Amino acid sequence: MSVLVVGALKPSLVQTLRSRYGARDVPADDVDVVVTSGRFGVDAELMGRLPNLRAVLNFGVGYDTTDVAEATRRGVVVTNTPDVLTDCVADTAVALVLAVLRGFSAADRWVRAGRWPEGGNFPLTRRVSGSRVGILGLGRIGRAVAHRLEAFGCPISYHNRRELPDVAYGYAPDAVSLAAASDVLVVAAAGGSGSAGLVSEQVLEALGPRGYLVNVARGSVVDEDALVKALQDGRIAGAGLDVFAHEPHVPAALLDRDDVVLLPHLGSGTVETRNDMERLVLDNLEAFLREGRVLTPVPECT
Ligand code: 8YV
Repeated sequence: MSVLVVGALKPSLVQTLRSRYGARDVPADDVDVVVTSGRFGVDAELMGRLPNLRAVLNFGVGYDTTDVAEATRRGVVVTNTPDVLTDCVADTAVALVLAVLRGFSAADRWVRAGRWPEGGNFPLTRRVSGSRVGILGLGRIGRAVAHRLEAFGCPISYHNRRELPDVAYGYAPDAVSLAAASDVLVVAAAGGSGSAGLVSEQVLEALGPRGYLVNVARGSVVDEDALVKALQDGRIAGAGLDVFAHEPHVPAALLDRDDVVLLPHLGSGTVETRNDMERLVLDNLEAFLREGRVLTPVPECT
């Protein structure tokens, strides 16, 4: 059995893969398992160089950088790490909602710049409690965000590819109508070609000059150029972003704006959650090696 590591993964995971499984980082004909993350993934070209590939184990819930259609065609199973990171990513979304509406990052910079003693007050911000929240993508993470913000007295509505029978939140038939009915639009939809640019110029227009965008999903879900323009023109009120279209690059035009909160894709980045993700990747690997099955295949592979 031959394991290939694709990308710079969590050091302790790489260490275990090397010492326990002899993992390498150069593609070879005999590789049967790849361990990677959503930042890197396995595209069709790399799959073509791995004729014996049987499994791709993805460290992370999002697997849009792996060509799952090609994997399925080749009989390669793909796994991800759902559930274990839901709480931390949802916590991050709520933190971004609070930070951007209340201006906490800008206020922190204001204090550090010594402006408090100058006599003025920090400008008033916007109330989170009771604000109308629209969730774009009511999957595991979207539901966890909704659940948390319900406790803030926020009316919740959502848009999904299809209406969900088991939730009481209002359903919007499309992203534009969801944005029009929201003070805060939280993006929690899976990345990939199906959702690319879903938050379009029209959606931002519908969100409006008093509306905020929060994205903890994938940068590709938002038309980033349209977002930058909408912020510059004051056509939306602000944005809290953990993800970007071309990570680790953040549009330069955002860097000196106080109406945005910018995070370096840290949604799942706690010691506890990253350890849980690491364990789940290794459990998938063990199950695959011992029994030829995996614990958490992506939906396309079930
Ligand atoms: C990253 C994420 O995977 O799970 C996801 O889809 O985006 C994150 O948890 C993690 O940062 C590893 O790259």
